[in-house]
Amino acid sequence: MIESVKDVVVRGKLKLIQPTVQEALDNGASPDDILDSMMAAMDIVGTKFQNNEIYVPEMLVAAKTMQRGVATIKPLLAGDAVGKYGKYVLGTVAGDLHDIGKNLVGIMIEAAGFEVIDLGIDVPAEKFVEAVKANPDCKVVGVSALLTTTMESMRNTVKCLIDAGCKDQVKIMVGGAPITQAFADEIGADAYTPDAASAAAKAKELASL
Ligand code: B1M
Repeated sequence: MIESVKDVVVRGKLKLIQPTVQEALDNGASPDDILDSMMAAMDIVGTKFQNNEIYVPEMLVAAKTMQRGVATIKPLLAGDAVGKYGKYVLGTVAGDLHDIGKNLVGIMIEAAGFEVIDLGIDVPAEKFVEAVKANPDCKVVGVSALLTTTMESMRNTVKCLIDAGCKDQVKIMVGGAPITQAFADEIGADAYTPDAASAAAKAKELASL
């Protein structure tokens, strides 16, 4: 069943993903198992793209398929303490259109008890600053980047937040496939986490400081 979920995402079979996820759930698969299989599918898609076996349109339809799959399991991942830790401003940096990982971070952060303000993709640094300042009860801001080329955009975003004095109010978390702890330290972020689950745990820790 889990293999079918993976296969449907790799092949970008948008119409099949909802019934396939439901079937997997009915057969006892956990939402976490399903999420893992969809993430593994995206790795396969990425490798196929790198090897010129597929192109951007196929990558896009696989992404849409995963997003619909995530929407199917989202109610099962959601927690019940929304807003307990205040607000969490989240976005993908300017120049970067990848949002599946960012959205997963948002789901986990919300389930952990934050009210998430999702600024979306391709977000200019100034918009992060505006959102933080407009929400005094925001204690943590999350910045995502998926491309090596947009790591510089992340550097600029963190710099703008620091220069605007936002560090007096919020802690800055960064993440995304090309990001490392060393890079996070170099650009002055407060925390780096490799995945959505650890992002949620870290956000709670930072909001409680
Ligand atoms: Co693009 N893409 N893409 N892409 N894409 C990658 C990232 C790539 C690795 C593929 C490859 O070549 N193997 C490659 C980047 C290479 C590099 O920079 N080194 C790449 C490229 C090159 C490109 C384009 C340049 C292609 C082109 O046009 N020629 C282009 C760039 C567009 C742009 O952004 N300006 C492009 C476009 C696209 C699509 C739009 C078609 C589509 C995105 C659609 C969408 O997101 N709505 C897409 C996709 C789907 C991918 C792959 C296949 C899958 C990404 C994904 O969703 N993964 C990807 C290959 C891969 O990842 N293996 C690839 C699943 C997701 C759950 O994982 O996003 O890593 P991820 O999130 C993780 C962690 O990173 C972490 O938690 C998440 C899960 O737990 N995380 C955080 C993420 N943000 C975090 C924030 C945190 C903490 C953790 O704290 C705040």
